[in-house]
Amino acid sequence: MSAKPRVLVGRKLPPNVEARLRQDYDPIFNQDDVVYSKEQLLALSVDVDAIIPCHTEHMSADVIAALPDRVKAICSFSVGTDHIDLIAAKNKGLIVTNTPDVLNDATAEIAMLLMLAASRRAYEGERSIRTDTWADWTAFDGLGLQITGKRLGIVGMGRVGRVLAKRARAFDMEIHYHNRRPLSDDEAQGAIFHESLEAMLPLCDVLSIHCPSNSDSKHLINRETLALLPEHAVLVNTARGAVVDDDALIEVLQQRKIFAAGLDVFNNEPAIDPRYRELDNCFLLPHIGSATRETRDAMGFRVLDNLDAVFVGKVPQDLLT
Ligand code: 8YV
Repeated sequence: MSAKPRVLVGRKLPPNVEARLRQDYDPIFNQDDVVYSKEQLLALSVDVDAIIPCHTEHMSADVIAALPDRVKAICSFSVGTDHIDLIAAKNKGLIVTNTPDVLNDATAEIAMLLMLAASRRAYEGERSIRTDTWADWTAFDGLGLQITGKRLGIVGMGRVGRVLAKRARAFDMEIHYHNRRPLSDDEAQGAIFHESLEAMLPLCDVLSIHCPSNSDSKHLINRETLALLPEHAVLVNTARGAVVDDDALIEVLQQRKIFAAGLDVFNNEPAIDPRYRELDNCFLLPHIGSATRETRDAMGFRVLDNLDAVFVGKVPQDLLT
């Protein structure tokens, strides 16, 4: 029998990461890379020492309660932890870790891409070429929002939000942010703090969401808050779908009460609200914020560093509970 810790790996991970797992652990890989049901997840967890879920594996309170005592740690391949009931994990004495920092650049790139694509109507333009409906050039077709020199509001000025602010400064954007606490001058780099989200929204030409998804942020973007945005505003979401009330956002996009949205994350992925597909003023991506080779490798190695720490009895660098 192997003396190496046995680890259940929720989804297929990058080859370099799986190679290190194979070398240092006794892994159960997900060869077919399909999302396990709750029952499968529990059945596979019977004799493991740790689990590596992605955001697609829901480690809810009932799953955590049903895990055998042998399971010591949940080391998630994600920075977000909304798929893990942290209170249930803590109560059960489980170690939980995530992968902060390493995906800041990749996610900020996608936020920038969404901001530009939604503002400059990239979807409509692309479609006109692919469907061969680009009939002529006129001085009025494809008019979008120029973002250079405009105001960017950031909700959640954490690691990703701050990288986005840095990128946006290259477009001479004025940065505003709403956060639990004001940043130090060094961190803020001139970004303007708003204690109240409601006070910031009317100032935003672009609003980008970067807060964690939890009970405080659920439907933070709703009918009331959307109504405070200017009509030309663009909303960007690379955080989590749950921060946005779909009914409210779809309504303001349909009624052109804001200019556009760029979304990489949705409620109920991948079975998103089908009404999004009908909206010309919406640029949609399938949750690819961290999807670069460099970042996915770095996320995997961060998981392994955390896991290594657990099994040599050290405090993992990304300890959450
Ligand atoms: C990941 C993410 O791809 O890390 C996160 O929280 O949202 C994504 O960028 C995904 O969660 C992997 O589990």
